[in-house]
Amino acid sequence: MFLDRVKISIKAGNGGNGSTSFLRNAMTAKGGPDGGEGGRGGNIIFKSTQSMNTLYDFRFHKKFVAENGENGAKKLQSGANGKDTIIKVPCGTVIIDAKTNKIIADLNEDNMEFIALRGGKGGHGNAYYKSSIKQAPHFSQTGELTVAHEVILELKTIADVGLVGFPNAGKSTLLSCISNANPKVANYPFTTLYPNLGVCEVKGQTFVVADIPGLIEGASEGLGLGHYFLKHVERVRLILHLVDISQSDGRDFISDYFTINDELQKYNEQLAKTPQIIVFTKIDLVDDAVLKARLDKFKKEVGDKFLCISGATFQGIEQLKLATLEQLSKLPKKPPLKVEDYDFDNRDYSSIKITRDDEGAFVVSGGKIDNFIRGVVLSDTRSFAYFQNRLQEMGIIALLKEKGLKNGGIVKIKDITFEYTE
Ligand SMILES: Nc1nc2c(ncn2[C@@H]2O[C@H](COP(=O)(O)OP(=O)(O)OP(=O)(O)O)[C@@H](O)[C@H]2O)c(=O)[nH]1
Ligand SMILES: [Mg+2]
Repeated sequence: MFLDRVKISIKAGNGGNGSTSFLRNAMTAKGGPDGGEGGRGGNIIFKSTQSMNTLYDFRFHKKFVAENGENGAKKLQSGANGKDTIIKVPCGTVIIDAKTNKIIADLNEDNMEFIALRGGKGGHGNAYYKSSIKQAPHFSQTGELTVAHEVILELKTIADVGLVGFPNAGKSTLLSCISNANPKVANYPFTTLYPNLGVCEVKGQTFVVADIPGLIEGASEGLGLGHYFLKHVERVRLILHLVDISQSDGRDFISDYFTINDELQKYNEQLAKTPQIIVFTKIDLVDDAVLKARLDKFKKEVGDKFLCISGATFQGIEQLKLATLEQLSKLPKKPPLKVEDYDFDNRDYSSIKITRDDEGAFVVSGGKIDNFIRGVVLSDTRSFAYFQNRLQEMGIIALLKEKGLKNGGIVKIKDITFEYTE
């Protein structure tokens, strides 16, 4: 089965909590703080591999969560970092942020790695907070919590050469003649229902060929299998445009040629501009005289650059392989898609709500407030000062003031209640 677009959910590991602990043993009655640091959560990493060519593995497995960091422990023991989760995807997989539809990565080569989400930071243990004024801090920091994000994986196959033409033109036959691939071949349209890849070897060099389902007139309006699979030849450097010159399906071969080019144009101008080799197929089915007359007609009406092959007698196949290699040697590799900046951790403060409770205190909730107040320790001046600065920076103080907060007003955020002083 073939699957080339799928939405999955990814979540990096939470950071482990720091520990609050004091050294106690037979020799030490009142030791100092010895709470260790929490471990970092695991990252979510995508890795491309040539050993996959569909996203089928994601059909049922759509949720990926990296391991959480372990909590710190006494005796200054740091918690272990969470294991990264490595998600293998086929070469040519494009990763899109499902919320914004922005392309955030294009794994267009083998063995590329992309860290999509970083694990949450571990919290500090109480040993970290020890200072000359605070010899015995009774608090530690909680680990950073991470949130799940949805991404779309879209496969845009990586191949050097794409085979394009009407159904039955002989695309899969050609692929099986020139490569190691063994695609289904049959005498009816739409035999090929999803792309096939093959590796062709010529003069000690190799190139990858993609065979896709046939196109028909009106594909842009969804006729036949539509344009859907053209994304798998979007990145090729060279198109072999196959035209059945035997007219075995009863159409005119010259109008076939123009129809396909028209469909490419309607799909994407860039694809229409991709260099082509025109390949007339099934020449074994036409008399020499008829073939000559048709080729002369094509030369007169269109041009004289084309090759003729037969997948039955192998006539012209070797020349076609050589011509393809020669053309490819002149064509640069296509660059990866343009990637946009993304910031999954961009906190959503717009959804923060401020209400008043019975005693008139200002209650702040919503948004990502949970993460925001992590590790705030009211009794610790350093931690509390940081918290107030963040409230200021994020515009939450301004929002509170808008709602009527004045000097001496009471603010409640989760378990934290404090008096606001200007
Ligand atoms: N005689 C002869 N028959 C051919 C040649 N090439 C293909 N055929 C036959 O034409 C039919 C269609 O060939 P395919 O290779 O399946 O065509 P396709 O372009 O892949 O077709 P779709 O996958 O349906 O788009 C099959 O019966 C092939 O055996 C050829 O050069 N000579
Ligand atoms: Mg086919």
